[in-house]
Amino acid sequence: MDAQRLPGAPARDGERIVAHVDMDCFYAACERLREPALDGEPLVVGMGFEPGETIGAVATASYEAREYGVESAMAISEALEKLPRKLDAVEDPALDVEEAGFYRPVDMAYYQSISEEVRTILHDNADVVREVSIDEAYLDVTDRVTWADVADWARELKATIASTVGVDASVGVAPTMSAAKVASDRDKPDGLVVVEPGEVRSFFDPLPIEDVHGVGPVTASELEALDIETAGDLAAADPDVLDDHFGDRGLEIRRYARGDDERDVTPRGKPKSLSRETAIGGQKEDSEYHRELLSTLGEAVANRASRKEAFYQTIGIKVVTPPFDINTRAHSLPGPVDDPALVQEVALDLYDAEFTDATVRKIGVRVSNLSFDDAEQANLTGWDDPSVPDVDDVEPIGEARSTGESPDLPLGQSRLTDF
Ligand code: TTP
Ligand code: MG
Repeated sequence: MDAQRLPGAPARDGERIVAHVDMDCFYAACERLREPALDGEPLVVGMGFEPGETIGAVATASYEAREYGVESAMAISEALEKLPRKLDAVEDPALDVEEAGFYRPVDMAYYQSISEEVRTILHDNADVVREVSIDEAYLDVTDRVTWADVADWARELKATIASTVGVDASVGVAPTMSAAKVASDRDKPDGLVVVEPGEVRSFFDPLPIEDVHGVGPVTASELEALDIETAGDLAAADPDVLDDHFGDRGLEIRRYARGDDERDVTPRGKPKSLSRETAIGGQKEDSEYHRELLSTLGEAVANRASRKEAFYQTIGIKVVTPPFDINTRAHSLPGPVDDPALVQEVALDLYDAEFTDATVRKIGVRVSNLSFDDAEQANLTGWDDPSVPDVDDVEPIGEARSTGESPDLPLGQSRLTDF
C-alpha cells in the first residue's frame, strides 16, 4: 500500500476503484443449476458430441474437466479423446467410466436468463456497470467503498450472487480496468484479488506478457524474440524499440504493462439505429432479387431490434448504385413500433418508388429513431404519443463475444454488415 495512504481512505481525486466480475465456467455452472447431479463432475458444454456428429467445439469445461486438458474452443473430437463421454464409457469396456465426463449442448437462452439475474445484482451493487460479455462486467464502485472495505464489499457481492442465483463469480479489484481484469483471473475459481493503487506495478511485473491487455499470441511471440517475456520486461522496455517494432500499439501495451490505463468504466450505450446491408455480386439489375434481399434484410433488422427490445419509428433503405452513389430513403411512422412485417412493407415501398430499374451494388435496411423505454409500449396502440426519447449513445464496437448477438441470417454468399 502507498505509504501516504491512510487505512480506510476513500479513493483519491481522479483515482477509481474498479471491480471486474467474471463468472466461473459459466455455461457449465448454468447447466449445474438445473441439473445439480452434475456438481463436482467433469462437465463439458459444447456442440457436436452426439452420435453421428463430428464437427463442433467446446464452449466451456468445468474445472474438473479442465484437469483432463479440455478447454474452451477445443475441437469436440479432441475433447472426447481426452475425456470420453460417460454414456460411451458405460458401453465400451475399453473405456474407464471413472475417467469419463458429462457432455451437454449449448443453450444460450437459458444462459442469458441466468446472466440477467447476475446483472440485476451487479447493478444493485455498483453505480456504473459495463457489461462486456454474457458472464463478465466492470463495476465502478469508487463512490460506494474505500480501499479498506472493498474486499468485504466484494465478498458480499460474491455471496449474494451465489445465494441468489447459484453460480460462482471471481472478482478482481484494482484502480484500473485492465488490472482489475487480470486480478479477477488470478485466483479462479471463486477468486477474489484486490490490487491497491501502490501495488499495481508489482502485481503486473511477474505476469507473462500474454496477460497484458492487448497482447495476443502473435505479439507475445514477437515480444519474446526481443527478450521481453514478462509484463515487467515490457514495462521497462525501451519505448523507442517498441515504437520501431509495433508503432503506437507497442507504446500502448507498454502503458498497460505499467498499469497505466486511463479508461473509465462507462455503461454500454444504446444504439441509435440498427441496420443490415449486403453487397450484390451478380444480379445487379434484377428487381425481384433486390426485393427478396430487402425482405430478408428487413426481417433480420426487425429480429435484431426485438432482441434488443427496441421500438423504431423510422424505417429506411440504402441503395448503392454505380459508381458508388449512396442513396438513402426513409419513412417515419406516427409512433414507435415493433412490427417486422411493416419493416419489410415500408422497405419495399421505398424501393419500388424509385429503384426498380436501378443497377445496384449494395442494398440495406435500417430502423432508427429507437426507443427502449418499456413505458412506450403502453402508447403504441393509441398512436397518441409520438414523442421519442433521445438516444445519444453509439453502440460500442470491438469487444470480444458481445452478449446475446445471434448470428446473422444467412444470405447466400453475400456478407451482411451494418451501415
Ligand atoms: P469465459 O469467462 O472465458 O470462460 P468460463 O466462464 O467458461 O470460465 P472461467 O471460469 O475461466 O471464466 O467465457 C464465458 C462463457 O463464454 C463460457 O462459459 C462459454 C462461452 N465461451 C465460448 O462459447 N467459447 C469460447 O471460446 C470461450 C472462451 C467462452
Ligand atoms: Mg467466465
